[in-house]
Amino acid sequence: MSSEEKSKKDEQLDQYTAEHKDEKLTTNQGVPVSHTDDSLKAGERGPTLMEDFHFREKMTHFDHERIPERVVHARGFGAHGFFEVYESMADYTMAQFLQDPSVRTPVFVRFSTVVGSRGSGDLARDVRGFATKFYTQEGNYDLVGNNIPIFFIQDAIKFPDLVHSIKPEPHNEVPQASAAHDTFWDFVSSTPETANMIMWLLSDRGIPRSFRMMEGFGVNTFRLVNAEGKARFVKFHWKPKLGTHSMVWDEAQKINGKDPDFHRRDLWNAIEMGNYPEWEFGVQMIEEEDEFKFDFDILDPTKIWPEEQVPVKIIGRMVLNRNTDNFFAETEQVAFHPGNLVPGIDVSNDPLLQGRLFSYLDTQLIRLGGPNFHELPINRPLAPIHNNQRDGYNRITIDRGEQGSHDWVAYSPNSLWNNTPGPDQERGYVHYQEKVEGHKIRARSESFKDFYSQAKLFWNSMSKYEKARIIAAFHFEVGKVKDMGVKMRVVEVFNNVDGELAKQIALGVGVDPPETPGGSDVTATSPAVSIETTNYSAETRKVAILADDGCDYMALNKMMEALKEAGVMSEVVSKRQGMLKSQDGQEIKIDMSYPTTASVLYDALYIPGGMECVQALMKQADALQFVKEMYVHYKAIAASGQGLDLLQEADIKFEEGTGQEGQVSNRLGVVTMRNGDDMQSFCDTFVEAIAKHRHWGRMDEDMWQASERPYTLDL
Ligand code: HDE
Repeated sequence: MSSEEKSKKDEQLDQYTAEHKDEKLTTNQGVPVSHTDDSLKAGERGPTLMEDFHFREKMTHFDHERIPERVVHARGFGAHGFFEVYESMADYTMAQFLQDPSVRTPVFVRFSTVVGSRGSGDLARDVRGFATKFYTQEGNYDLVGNNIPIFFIQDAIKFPDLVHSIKPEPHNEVPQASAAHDTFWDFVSSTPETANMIMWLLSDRGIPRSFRMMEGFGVNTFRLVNAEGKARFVKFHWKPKLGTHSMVWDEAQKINGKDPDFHRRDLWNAIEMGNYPEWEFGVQMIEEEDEFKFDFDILDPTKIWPEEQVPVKIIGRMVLNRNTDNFFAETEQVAFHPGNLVPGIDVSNDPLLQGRLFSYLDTQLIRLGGPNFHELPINRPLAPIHNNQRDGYNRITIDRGEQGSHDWVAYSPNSLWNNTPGPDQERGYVHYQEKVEGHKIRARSESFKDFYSQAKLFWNSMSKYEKARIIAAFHFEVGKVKDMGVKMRVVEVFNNVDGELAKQIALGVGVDPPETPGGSDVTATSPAVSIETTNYSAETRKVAILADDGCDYMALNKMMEALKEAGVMSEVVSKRQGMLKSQDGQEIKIDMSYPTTASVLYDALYIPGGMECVQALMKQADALQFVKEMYVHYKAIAASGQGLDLLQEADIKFEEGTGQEGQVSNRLGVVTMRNGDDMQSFCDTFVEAIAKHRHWGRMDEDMWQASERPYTLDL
């Protein structure tokens, strides 16, 4: 990025960056160091001396190199970018950064998993955090959201219980980054308000293809307030330009071994290559007078506002265009807080949000060592800070008064500085003056007590393939539970959602199906909750090209060019690293070898022809596994010429010559061309197949031995 493109925030961060290359070593006091390979000793074989200040400083710093990881959302990955609004939102909010389409507000986004520790794998089945810090001209605004629009519980006071149940079990700290154990399902089956969230979590949304292909949601209900003081309830949405896409579970588990940094690497590489990820920002708004017009409570965080009832108004976009310089300084030290609000955005009485408003500031005090974490470069607002807060652990600012005078004040009111810094009557934040009355009471509103209708709405909105994958996810998660009582209670809870769903869960986890099939009587659907209704594009996808010596250079080259043109990346994969020789003697660079990669790290596969090449591949167990896995993970596969023989060897079904002008065919995403020479339409058909993301129709196939499958597609 050129220096002109650098935003003000970036410039501010630059002031704190240090470059050590070509410099001489010093201590943290700036004292030059003459020798750092031996400690100061009383004689060459003698004891180390206390007075070795260099040794002690170096070791002390190392001893404290780690700060406590976040109690939840410990594993995360961040990037910088900008936000811009499409048109002024002045009718709805006075927030300055939502007024002027020509203003680009710098942002820092941190994506995360919730349960695992910092070193856990990226592909855990989990909720993903999607936290955005907007460095607005009126101070920092944080939208601390998730990739699922609702939450497990209704009141923040249950959060420690939820998290204790989902974290590894206390006696042996097993399992890591997984909900598939007794304590979590014990909590779920004893807390039926979790039912709706469990449906979402066990759907494809729990295992995203990429951070770039996730929706984001503010989850809680907030308020937008305009300059006249009129307020509306609001929910926030991020919609990814590339669509919402997911992995399948078998693939996710394998990726966690093959490349546990898969999501990090994906985001980092996309930004480095200039494929800047982009989301549109949307709001759902409800007028105050319509607060009680819905068959759910709009303050209940376990409920969506169905988009079909309350449309999402798209109001802006966010682009992430710069990777961090230092993971620790930025991604690890960034501190989000849902209470970081700017004028024009306010909270609601959503009891989950109310508790969050306490927790985030509190947690940073211990995690970041005291009350001055707002001074860390990544947390500093662009707007100036003026107040009477002073000192404390890790204070960076040197507060001072007029040079040489004694009028240094840190209190208000004061006369020495004319009562400054003083309140800003014009631009200062004023909390929305909602009328509140009632008894002091520890209770839950009756309007929060329908736990099953929306879980059924979600279930109704899934395609038969999505439903099958949800059941399979239950079989994994609940199948890992040992306590029969817990398993039975899970089935009972979901029998309140849908009788057939409960029966199917029961069949896979070794408990009896409910005697009386139950279920909510909701028949409505909300198409927007199915990710099958998302955007589809081949752009930025990654294709593996399996090849060996003797491959068809022309075909391979043409395919690589066509993919590049369509914005698709490709890598040549072979049994070893180095160069390949094509059948005509051209050299081809191998990007990855079997030991360094795996089919699960790609979106699609191409097998070019070439007799010698394909015959070699047919003898390689790794090549055959590559092809088979691509198929059972529903990914697009293309083969040309003798490449089709490898499909045959791997038992992949395909058709020959039924497509465009009898040359190209596409059977459930298996694109083939045996004898033809119409490479262009062959490549185009493949790109279309890649854009479809997955070819779920394969789930209907005989090779799945439908009668043997522990779940049904007839729901
Ligand atoms: Fe959080 N959450 N949370 N959470 N949350 C934290 O704050 C908490 C909830 C979310 O990348 C913690 O700095 C409570 C919902 C994200 O740094 C902590 C409750 C949503 C992140 C905390 C919730 C979130 C956090 C831990 C129940 C979606 C990571 C470390 C009322 C809207 C931010 C930290 C980052 C992090 C508390 C529920 C999103 C302990 C008490 C709902 C994305 O303060």
